[in-house]
Amino acid sequence: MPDASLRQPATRAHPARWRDVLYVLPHRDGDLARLDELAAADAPVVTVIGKYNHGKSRLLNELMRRDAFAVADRRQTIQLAECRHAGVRWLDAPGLDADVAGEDDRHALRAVWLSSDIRLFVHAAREGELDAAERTLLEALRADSQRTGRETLIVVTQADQMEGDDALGRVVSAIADQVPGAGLHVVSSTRHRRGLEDGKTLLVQRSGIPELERALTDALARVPAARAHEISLLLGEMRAELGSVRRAAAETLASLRQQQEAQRHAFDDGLKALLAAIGQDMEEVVALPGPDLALVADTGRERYATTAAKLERARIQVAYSRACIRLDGFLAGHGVSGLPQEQQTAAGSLNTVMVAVMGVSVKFRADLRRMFCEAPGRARLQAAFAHYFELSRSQAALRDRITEAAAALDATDRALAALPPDAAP
Ligand SMILES: Nc1nc2c(ncn2[C@@H]2O[C@H](COP(=O)(O)OP(=O)(O)O)[C@@H](O)[C@H]2O)c(=O)[nH]1
Ligand SMILES: [Mg+2]
Repeated sequence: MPDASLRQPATRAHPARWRDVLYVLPHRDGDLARLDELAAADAPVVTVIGKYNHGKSRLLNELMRRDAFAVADRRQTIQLAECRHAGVRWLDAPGLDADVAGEDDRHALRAVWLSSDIRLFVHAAREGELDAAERTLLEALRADSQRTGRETLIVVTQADQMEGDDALGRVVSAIADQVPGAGLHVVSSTRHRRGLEDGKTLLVQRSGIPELERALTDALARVPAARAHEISLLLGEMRAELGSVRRAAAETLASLRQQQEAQRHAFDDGLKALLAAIGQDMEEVVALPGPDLALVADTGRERYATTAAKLERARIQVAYSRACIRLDGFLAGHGVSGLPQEQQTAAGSLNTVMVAVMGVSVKFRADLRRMFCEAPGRARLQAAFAHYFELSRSQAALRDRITEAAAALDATDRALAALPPDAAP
């Protein structure tokens, strides 16, 4: 048996019914498929599992008292075969072997994991101890039994093939040591058949089949309770899982929204403070009495001379540049740099938020006063920069994450609504 075959097979849950649940919990596909089985199941399902040629098909035939399943020395059972008898659905699964392609194994495991209420794990006495693959499979079955309440009976078959009771006893106790705590059923299908055909009650008794049948009857009586347990277990597990997924999604969404609000506040408050500071500094620059000397044009004679007008233009320019540098630094610190794509022009150097908001014209004293020292001017700058803050790549990315988180939360709510109430799968 290849290790991969021990995993739960790729069973398909009913896609329409479970779409919303599968979207959030894709790994629960097998559990949802099992719920579909439980919803549709009527008679209890007994299946055999074990390696090829260990006597699985023949054992089922003895239990059903009819030769429903093909018995052969070669690999006979290719697909899952089914037979209804005595109010039970009996499933004959292909043998599990490492040297055969995986398709049969998948059928076998599908039967075991998905359809069966009771598993008969079959191992032929002549093979001696369980091999590693069988032990791994039994371990998985035992874990599943503890979780879902589905039982596995371990059946050592072909007891008649052992030379004497001593040899059989040694093999059985060796196997018992390998699976401590599990009861073993030692049977011989050929003895059972011969005993029935010849009317030899003792032989029938010694075949071990009647004892196995008693254990099976007891296990069958526990199936309704086990099914009810399994349904509420699966639904409960998924509801709990969806609950924690939902909590995580809600937390993520809340924290992203908080982040968004905090960033917008930090931007608004920081910009307001910065504009106020720039405005205060600018008061001194623009507060000179008299006309704006910068507006006085230089005469031809003054081209190379230092004039009052030139000095004033330089002073205004330095103050304006300093204000721009402070603003640009602030914007960069809040992730506002380039213009949004649709607003960009071919002139790369003009594609900045600073140019878009402040313009490219030369500024004079009256411009600086209007822009920085008066409330409407500052409010215009505040609003214009806030506009580009919202358009910035980092804010857009944050909005995308919020949209995603909200969608994840919605999906979880839909999944929770799609899970039936506890009792009905
Ligand atoms: N001697 C003996 N042979 C058995 C017994 N059970 C099955 N066989 C034989 O073992 C071979 C494989 O049996 P089968 O039920 O087809 O094995 P499967 O591949 O596990 O389904 C067949 O030749 C059976 O007749 C048994 O209890 N005693
Ligand atoms: Mg078979």
